[in-house]
Amino acid sequence: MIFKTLVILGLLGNASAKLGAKVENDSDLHLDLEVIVNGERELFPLLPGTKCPTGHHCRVRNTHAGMSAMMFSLKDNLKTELAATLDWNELNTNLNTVVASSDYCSRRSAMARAAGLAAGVAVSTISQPAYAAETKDVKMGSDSGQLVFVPAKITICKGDSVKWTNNKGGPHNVVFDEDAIPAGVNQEKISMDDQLGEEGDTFTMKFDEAGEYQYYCEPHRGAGMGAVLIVQ
Ligand code: CU1
Repeated sequence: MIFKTLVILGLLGNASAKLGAKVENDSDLHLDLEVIVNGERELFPLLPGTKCPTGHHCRVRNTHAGMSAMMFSLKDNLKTELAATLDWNELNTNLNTVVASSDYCSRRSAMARAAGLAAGVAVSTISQPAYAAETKDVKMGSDSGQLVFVPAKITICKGDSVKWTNNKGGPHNVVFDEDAIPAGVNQEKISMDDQLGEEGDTFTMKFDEAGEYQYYCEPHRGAGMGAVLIVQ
């Protein structure tokens, strides 16, 4: 059972490696219709762009969108306890999202859900954004000592965190502009009360509300030390 799980995760890993490739729209899909003839499974090529007839199984022929083919081979080969308990529809939906979505955050959370399903984790658990969460780093003060945040603009997904590190030219802090954060977000809760005096000191905050957040460093606001955080 553990071995099979690893096999699936390995395939998911391959799938994620292909994410860089742009997926064309459905009309570019080339399907082979699966038909049982005298007890043998045969494949009949459909014209490009033809949808799989209702009630039939089709295999996707082109390689970059081979998810459905992968699903079939997984189902065929996994006659195990894991296969029996897996929510295949949910997994398939998530894998399709991984392939079809152009949005990084949607792809990442679908990947996480698919990997969680394959590993036997309950859907209710893996739907939590925290499962796929990342932490992105922002330097306070450039390496040459300029009074800036580096980078000055970052984008994260809902549920991700940002870790600010006091780099050069401190003390610094992180104060959000209450007029330039999403409505309903508590400005005091996400801002620092004090300042980071020592180089290497850090401040980490998690963001669960989508939108644009502008923030600044209080001691160096006059010098223009401000930055933007986008939460998708
Ligand atoms: Cu500063």
